[in-house]
Amino acid sequence: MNIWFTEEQSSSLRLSLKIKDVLYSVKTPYQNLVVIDTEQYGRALVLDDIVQTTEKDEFFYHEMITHVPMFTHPNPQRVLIIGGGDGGVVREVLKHRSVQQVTLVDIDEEVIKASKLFLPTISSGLSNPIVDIVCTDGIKFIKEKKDFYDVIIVDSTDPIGPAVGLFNKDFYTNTFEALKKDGILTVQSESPIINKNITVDIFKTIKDIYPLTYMYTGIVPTYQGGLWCFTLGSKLYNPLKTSINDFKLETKYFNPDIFKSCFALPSFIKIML
Ligand code: AG3
Repeated sequence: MNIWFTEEQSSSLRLSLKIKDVLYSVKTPYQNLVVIDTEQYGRALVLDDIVQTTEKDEFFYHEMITHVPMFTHPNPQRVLIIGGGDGGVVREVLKHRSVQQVTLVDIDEEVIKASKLFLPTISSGLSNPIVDIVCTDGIKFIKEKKDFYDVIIVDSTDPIGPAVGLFNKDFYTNTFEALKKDGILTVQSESPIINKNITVDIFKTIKDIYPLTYMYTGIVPTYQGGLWCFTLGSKLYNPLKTSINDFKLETKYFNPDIFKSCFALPSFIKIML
């Protein structure tokens, strides 16, 4: 069989994955959802023709978006995840023993259902009793919350379709208000190579609201350009002054050295900020 899935990463860049099987396909009220099995990266969750995560490279992204804010906060107990219906961030958050309550807010319950059925290694945390799953629009959900969370992680799709409102000043201001006085926000911030305007806009918008704002990078092989940005906005704790002692988590990418080095930005990113 020689069948390929191709994602158009930009008008002049494509990612092609050789397919073993198409496991599931559904049109949800929000997007087209497909789960494919690929030779290179195992099963992949594809939303509106864009690869969101794959079994074999999900750990790069999920570990980086989660453990950087979770280790910057000295005692994260209440965590809110917006997006992330596949459960990868939930699984990583649950590795932290301080955590008492995790709320996952994803607009599309079909993502949660499909991930539970077809991506068990990613979605394993979704059935943990301390995880509360709310299928609603994160933009509305966040408006109701004040002074409540220690860490908020925004694991969104690209800023098109239902996710557009997760990238603007009002939304980031609402996250600020939903966090406790020492809370931390982290958001996925796209490719600094293919979508540099978006990456820079996210950083600058968050910097206008949060007293301490840092960009950091990680590698995600299936995302455009490979190098991926994350923005961390903090009310009090400075990640550059935080060191991890006695690291015991089981991880495949993140470790105390990566925690220190991920904030060191390549020059082409530094000059854009
Ligand atoms: N969220 C970020 C996906 C961005 C991918 N963009 C792209 N491939 N064009 C991923 C959700 C994983 N939990």
